Formats: sequence, C-alpha cells, structure tokens
Amino acid sequence: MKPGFKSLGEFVDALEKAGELVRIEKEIDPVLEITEITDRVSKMKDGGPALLFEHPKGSKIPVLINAFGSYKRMAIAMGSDTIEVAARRISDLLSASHGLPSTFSGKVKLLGQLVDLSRIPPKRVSSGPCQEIVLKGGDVKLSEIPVLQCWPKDAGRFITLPLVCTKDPDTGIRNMGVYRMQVVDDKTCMMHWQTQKDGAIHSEKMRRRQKKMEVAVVIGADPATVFSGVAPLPYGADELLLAGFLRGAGIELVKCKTVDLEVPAEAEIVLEGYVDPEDMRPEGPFGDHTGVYTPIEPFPAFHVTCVTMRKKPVYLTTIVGKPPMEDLYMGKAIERTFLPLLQKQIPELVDMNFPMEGTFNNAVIASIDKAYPHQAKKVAHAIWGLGQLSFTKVVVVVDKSVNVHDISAVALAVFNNIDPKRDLFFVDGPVDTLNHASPQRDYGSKLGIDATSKLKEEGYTRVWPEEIEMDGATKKKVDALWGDLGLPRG
Ligand SMILES: Cc1cc2nc3c(=O)[nH]c(=O)nc-3n(C[C@H](O)[C@H](O)[C@H](O)COP(=O)(O)O)c2cc1C
Ligand SMILES: [Mn+2]
Repeated sequence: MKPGFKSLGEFVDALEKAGELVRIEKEIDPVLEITEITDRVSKMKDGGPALLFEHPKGSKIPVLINAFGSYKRMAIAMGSDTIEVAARRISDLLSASHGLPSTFSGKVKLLGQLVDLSRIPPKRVSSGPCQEIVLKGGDVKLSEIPVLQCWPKDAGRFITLPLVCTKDPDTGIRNMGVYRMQVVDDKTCMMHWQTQKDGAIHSEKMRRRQKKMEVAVVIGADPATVFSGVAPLPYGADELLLAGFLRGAGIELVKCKTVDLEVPAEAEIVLEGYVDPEDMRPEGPFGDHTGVYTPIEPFPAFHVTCVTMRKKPVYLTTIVGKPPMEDLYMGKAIERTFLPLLQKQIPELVDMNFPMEGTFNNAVIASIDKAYPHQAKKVAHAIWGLGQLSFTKVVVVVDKSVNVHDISAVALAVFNNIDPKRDLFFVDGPVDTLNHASPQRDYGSKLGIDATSKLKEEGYTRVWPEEIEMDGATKKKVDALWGDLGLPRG
C-alpha cells in the first residue's frame, strides 16, 4: 500500500481532483454565516461537497469545513475506496491484536495484504512546517484565527475539531482526543473534555497531584490523524498508532516549543499551553449534535503560552447541529470499524446501527443470532459495559433477519414484536455528558427493548408466528414474467 496523505494540504488537493471540494472566494463571516452555508450543504444529497472559505471575515487564514462530510470523502480520508474496506483493514488489525498491537515487529496479513507493523509507530523529526511561525507572549492572539461562532445562542466562538494532546502522568502514554474549545480571550479557551474521556482522566490525575497539566492542541492535520482523534480507542491506546496504520506510514512528530509534548510535524496550527484543573469556569451554551444547546457547565480553562503554525495554514473545523452533518460520516466510519471488534466480545452480534437521530450515544440498534432465552438482555448489558458504548441510552435488540440500517424494518419489529411490560427493561449508570434529559449530569437511566421473537422460557406460551416470505420458485417465475407485465422495474 502506498503511504496516504502526509498533510491536510495533500488531502485538500486530492478532494479537489476528485471534484469533492468547492472554493468560496467571497468574504464570509465565521460568525454564523459559515454555519448557515455549511448546514445547507450538509443537508444536500450525499452530504454535499467539502468547502474551503478562502476569505473568512477578519482573518487571513482560510477555513476548511465538511472535509469528512460524505461516505466518499471519509473513505478517501481513510486511504480506501470505500468505508467498508477501510473499516475492514482497521478492524482486522484491532481484532488480530485485541486492540492496538503492543509490539511492532513482524508483519500481519490483513485483507490479503502483508502489513509491516514496524511502519506504524510515530517518528521523531527535528523540525516541521507546523513550526514555521512561532508566536509567544504578546504575539499570541487567538482572535487572528477564524474560529466560528456556530449558532446564534452559542456562548461565543468554539474551536470544533481540535486534536487535544496530553500525557498520562503515570505511564507517559500519549492521548489525542477531539474536545471542543470555547475561546474566552486571546490567550484562553475552555476545555470541554467530558468526564469519562481520556483527556479528562489525565486532568483528574493531575488535579489530585495539585499540578497543572501541559496540553498541546493540534488544529488541522493529515486526515488519518484527525479521524484517529475521534475514534473511541480504549484508554491507554495511542491514537497516533492508528493514524500511522491508516496512513501506511508513521506520523512524523516534532517537539513542542514550550511544553514537553510532541505534535505532528505536518500540522497546520498548534496551540501550546496548560490546563489548571482547579481553574474551573462556566462553559457553553453550545449548539450540539443533539439538536439543542448544551447547558452551561463547569469545565477547566486552557491557557495558551505559544502558537505555532505553517506560513500558510488552513483552519480545519466542523459544525454540529441537527443531523445529518459532517460528524454523521465519522460516526458511521466508527460504527463499521468497531463492529468486528465488538463481535469478538459479543459473538451473537450480527450487525449494529447508530441511527443518526440517536447522535451516537443515545441509541444503538443491534441484531443478534439468538440461541437461548433472554439473550437480548445479555447483549444490552454487554453494550452498557463497553467503552464509550456504555453511555448508550436506548438499546434496541432485534433478530438477525431484521436489517438494522432499515429504520422502517426495525420499527416494524419493535412495534409488533414487543409486549411492553415483558420486553422493556431499565438500568441506571453513567450517561453521555451531552445527555440533557437525564436528571443529573453524567448519570441517568437507560432502556433496553427486546424486540426479538420470544421463546417459551421467556414466558411466551403461545407459538411465535412465522415471518411472511414468498417462496423462491414463485419469485423466479415473476422475475422472468416482469418484462411482459407493462409495469416499471421496481
Ligand atoms: C466534531 C466532534 C466534536 C466532539 N466534541 C467533543 C467534546 O466537546 N467533548 C468530548 O468529550 N468529546 C467530544 N467528541 C467525541 C470525542 O472526540 C470522542 O469521544 C473520542 O473518542 C474521545 O477520545 P478519547 O477516548 O481519547 O478521550 C467530539 C467528536 C466530534 C466528531
Ligand atoms: Mn484515547
């Protein structure tokens, strides 16, 4: 496999060549106007094109948005022709090694390809384009970056696709996660890492030691690195290994100028600084993918000590709001990628769908190959115990004959198969911080719906009715006849 994109610029070129990018020359305001344009584009068939706003009002830096906002672009970003192929490559790797591999010697055979694992780890280099410009002290001015105010009632401007890099103080293992950042002033942002996320765990460890934590924030990098920042890898797994695997070559890293962290050498913009875990301030409101404004809640402040960037950087961002939007395609890439890994732990799991209306954490539809009574409950509880899936508010379990991606087929199974008193069950536990419906932050109830066909041992003493299906011979006969019937091809 030839190495994938080294930088965001190479990805932009590829999108442009593929007819997947529109440049907008007219001056457009990052305050609300970019959102309104992008939202309309996201709602077009297949997610519309990526947009490069060349003249955002008030800044010299162009804005790239909706870059991952279609199945095709997501596949290009992951270095494959389709999401399914990319997902298979990653899931083969993850499941072959039960997570990311811990040793990097040798080769593994994935999808018929021999992959050299020694090419995956990041490499240190002495200099890189992300440090062509270095701004410290009074030169640090976040207001020169075209950060969007997405929605009218947002608390201000938010950096929406930052790769937040921190280190576990115990192990030194790096983490890179996408957590939105509200800009407070020229040198301060809020850090919206939700309670259970890896960055927040690092911060909590430092709070207990009464220490500040160094943080580097990468804005804009090669697409494999950006995707890896969103992927729900287990705690302690280095996202840059996944990026290196996806790219087919290790990510080159440079040492930051003012903090003891490393960042991709080919990044566009880097903010260096620290989070003081005791410096908690109100964050939000922010219009999120739940379709509502998340309420004001306390999060720590991030103090910027240095900004480094390319001579001609591009500001990579996204917007979230009522679906479908760009994050839908990232979520679908994750759904496909992690299915085989989940199947290792839940062997009866046939397929799963994170429906876009469930915004990833609020609903999962799972189909299972049911072999014994109450198996749907076992599957729901397994989901409630696994990584970020544990936040799922509603788990719907259907038989394997139901196509989980066909919401109408799922609704037919749910509405008709359930006896509500018997088949609905509730549990309590941690929920997504964005779940505004739970009575308190981060904790609430969850619903399981067992819409599978019922067995005697499940208290169903009648005979479960058979599904209607036309026989094969009749189907074949009608196929042959169809052309003579004067009916359109269905
Ligand atoms: C556009 C976008 C914005 C996101 N914003 C946040 C956020 O503000 N806070 C958060 O905790 N997770 C956010 N996420 C989800 C995390 O990036 C995701 O859960 C990731 O796996 C976290 O990495 P970690 O497990 O290393 O903490 C966002 C994801 C996307 C795609
Ligand atoms: Mn992580």
